[in-house]
Formats: sequence, C-alpha cells, structure tokens
Amino acid sequence: MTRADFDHLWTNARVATFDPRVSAPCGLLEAHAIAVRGENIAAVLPTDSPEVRTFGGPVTDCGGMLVTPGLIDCHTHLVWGGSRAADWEARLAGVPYTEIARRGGGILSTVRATRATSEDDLLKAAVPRLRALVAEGVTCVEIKSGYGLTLEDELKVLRVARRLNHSDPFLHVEVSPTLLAAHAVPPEFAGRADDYVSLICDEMIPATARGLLAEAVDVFCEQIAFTPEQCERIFTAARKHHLVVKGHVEQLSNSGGAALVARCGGWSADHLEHLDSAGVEAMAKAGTVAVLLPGAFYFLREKQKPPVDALRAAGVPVAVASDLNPGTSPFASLRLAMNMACVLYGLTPEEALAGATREAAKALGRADRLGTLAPGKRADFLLWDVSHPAEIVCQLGINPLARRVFRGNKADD
Ligand code: DI6
Ligand code: FE
Repeated sequence: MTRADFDHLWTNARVATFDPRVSAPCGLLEAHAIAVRGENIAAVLPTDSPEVRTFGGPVTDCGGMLVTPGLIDCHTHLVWGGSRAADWEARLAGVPYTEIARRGGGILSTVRATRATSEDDLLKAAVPRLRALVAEGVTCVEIKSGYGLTLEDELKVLRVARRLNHSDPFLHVEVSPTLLAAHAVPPEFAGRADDYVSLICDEMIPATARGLLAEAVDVFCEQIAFTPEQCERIFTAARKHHLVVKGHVEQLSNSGGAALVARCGGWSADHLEHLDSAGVEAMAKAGTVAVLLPGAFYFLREKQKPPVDALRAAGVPVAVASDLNPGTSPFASLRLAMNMACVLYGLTPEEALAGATREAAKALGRADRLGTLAPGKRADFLLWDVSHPAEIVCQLGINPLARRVFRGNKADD
C-alpha cells in the first residue's frame, strides 16, 4: 500500500467494523486507522503498520475514539403535513383508535394535511426531522410516501424525499425512497379498495418508475388496510417495473404477509410482532431482513412482541429502525429505537448496533457498499466519544457523536 493508494488517514481509532470476518464483538479492531481514497475505504490498518507510519498525506488523529459505520435508518415516513398530538391526547384519555378515526383523526387526518401542504412546505417540515436523525449519526435513510394517496400527492412526497438526498449542504445523507401508496384506502375509495389497488398498479407504480422516484414499493398488509391478495397484485406490478418490494406485515395480526414478501424476493418484512414460525422459515429461506420497529410497539402500548429468539435461531438478519411517523412512532432518534429494541425486545446492544448498520444496509439493498467498515465500502463513519459501544445505545438525552464522515468528507453536521 503506497501513498497513492489513499488520500486521507483517520488514525488512532478503535474501529468497530461490524465486519463479520472480524471475530471480536462488534468486529472491534483496537488501535487501527482507516485509510480513505475518494469516497471509499481503501484499507483498515493497525496504527503501527508501516503504511500508516510512513504516510505523508493528511492525517486526522481520532484520539482513541470509537469509530462505527454510519447509522442507517431503514424505515421512516418522515415527510408529512399537520400534527397528530391531539389524537395522542385523546388516546391517552381512553378514546379508542376506531373512534378517533371516526372523528376524522388517525392516518387519514395526516393524509388530508399532507395533501393540503405544498411540496416546499413539506420539505421545510421534513428537514428538522431528518436533521435530528443526522445529528445522531444517520448517513443513510429510507423515506416512504404514504400520506398522499393520490397519484399527484404521492409523487409530491417522493419528490420531497429526492430533494432531501444529500442536496443540502447541511444534510449529508443518502436517501432510499419508497412508494407506500398502499398505506391506507383513501376516503374517495372507501369500500372500493380493489379499485384503489388498480390505480396503484396501473398509474402510481408506472409513474414512480418512469420518474425514478423510488427504489422500492411497500404495502400495509393488515386487516385494517390491504389483504395479502391485494398486496400480491401490487408486488407483481412493482416487479414488472423493476422496483423492489417490502412490507409492513404482521404488525397487529398475522396475515401471512412476511411469507408473501419473502416469496416475492423482498428486501425486508417490517414490524413482525405477530410473525409465526412459517413466516420465520420463509424469511430465513429467502434471506429477507426482519426490520424491528419498537417505537410503534411502545407508543401504541402493544403487548405482543416479535419472535426475536426464533428469528435468531433461524439466522434471519435483524435490523432496527425508527419508523418515524406522526401517528405511531413520532421519534426522530435511531438511538432511541436501538435502546427500545434492547429494553423491550431483548436484543443485545451489539445486535441493536448491527441492526442499525450492517443489517439495515441489507434491508436497503446496500450491503455491497454500506453498513460495515472494510476495504471497498463507502467511507461513511462516525467518531463517538464513548468508552464502550453499548454507550451509544444506553445513554439518551446526551449525544456522544463527536464527528461524522460522509463519503470521505469531514461533514460535521
Ligand atoms: N403502520 C404504522 O404503525 C404506521 N403505518 C403503518 O403502516 C401508522 C402511521 C400513522 O398512524 O400515521
Ligand atoms: Fe412504518
């Protein structure tokens, strides 16, 4: 390795690589340096290696800090209009969700507000949410539509997601946009869900694909939303247009949605509180990532937990995400989601951190370039002022992120 092989060295670091080839917990390499060339990692080398000692170019001393891959939030709905705080107040006072929906609250109230908000104003509202995620170390984020539910309004939300894709100098973050038109049946299609599914398949998916506005198509497969048959129609249309699929499945009941996602080669099956053993088996066989969203479980005071032991035993990759949305997980913190995954679901802190890095990269089809610190991977990494990796997950209300590097640049957001 010569000088020409890299152009910046980040030395004197404790590198939590999350590379499965490194057998230490978190793939930790003590006293190492990260050699960056352009936007990528050229090498991870011991600090006392000749290549590091003789390097004549720019060096940053990490002062013995812990370095991890950039965090990846692989499930958010962070573009919305309006507020659901009054809904929450009513729910706390004992008003059932169905009654709140009857009064015009719930998800359709966010749909009304999002439709009434301009693209620019939606962007303005989304920036502080994304900024909060970024401030805690997120370097890649998935953003779903799903509060527009007309062709025009879904595309409007996806355009906002595209504008958030590292275009603003203060938001160095990669966005993976997802079409979630099958989030709810819009009021104008009440009682005609199949007709709305036809609109999704015949107009929304083709327009999204034509405009390169999303990478994936998501569905809410649930008794209160769309049936597995309707979801399968949507997945078939998505795949015809070369879009990947994923699903909100088995959140409130089991309807076999996870097995459907697995059968369709989906990137991830998300929520999974009511996942059964057939679903676990189907996901294991297909390599579908399980995305756990403990924020919604907590906020809705759910009781049924996802089958974490069975997922582990079957070798299903497990990711953790914020599910940031106004109704069921209004938390712009992936560190909080990791903390909840440990306290509420029994993940180890190492599993939670892997779930927000390496496994989340798999959930977004980016395992070849993101999620671990190894040669050839993107130079997205974080310097943490902590003595132990678990501290990143344990302490909230204080942000131990000291420095953030996005694509090799020292982007101190
Ligand atoms: N499951 C959820 O928990 C959210 N969406 C979904 O499919 C709910 C979003 C909302 O209530 O606004
Ligand atoms: Fe969600």
